[in-house]
Amino acid sequence: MADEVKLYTFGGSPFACRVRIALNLKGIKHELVVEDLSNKSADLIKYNPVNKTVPVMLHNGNPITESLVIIEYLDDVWKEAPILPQDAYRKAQDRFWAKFIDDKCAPAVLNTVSSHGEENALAEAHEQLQFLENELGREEVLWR
Ligand SMILES: N[C@@H](CCC(=O)N[C@@H](CS)C(=O)NCC(=O)O)C(=O)O
Repeated sequence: MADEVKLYTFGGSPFACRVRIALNLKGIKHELVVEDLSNKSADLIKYNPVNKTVPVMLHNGNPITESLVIIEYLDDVWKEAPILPQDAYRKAQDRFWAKFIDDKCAPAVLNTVSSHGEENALAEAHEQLQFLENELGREEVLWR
């Protein structure tokens, strides 16, 4: 039986984009269900009752939530075109930076918007993004 993959998404969601990029890199056929986050569907709430957020991926009817969890699941099930490194140490580093983006960069960038560009908010976002840029510029990261 062919795999049935459905992704509950929202146009502007960077977390859903992350999963769509992984699905496309791996060439996994999938159906998109675009949510209206101001009027969430009963299915989204049923499949992600804890956070009620997108993305949610259904694989043969089984829901998987949280973008980074979904990406690891994709690598576990579809071995071709791995997203994460095979080496345990490099994989741990990538997990660290992915969590850094979620915990530090995303809130700092959002804060620049909600504070209408307040100076401290801009400085904080700049500092976090600089950490990320330094990491991405490291030679061994670029040569993976
Ligand atoms: N940590 C979650 C974050 C998901 C998230 O915050 N999604 C937003 C869209 S960008 C959402 O669904 N927001 C609706 C809400 O919070 O009610 C992940 O990585 O999947």
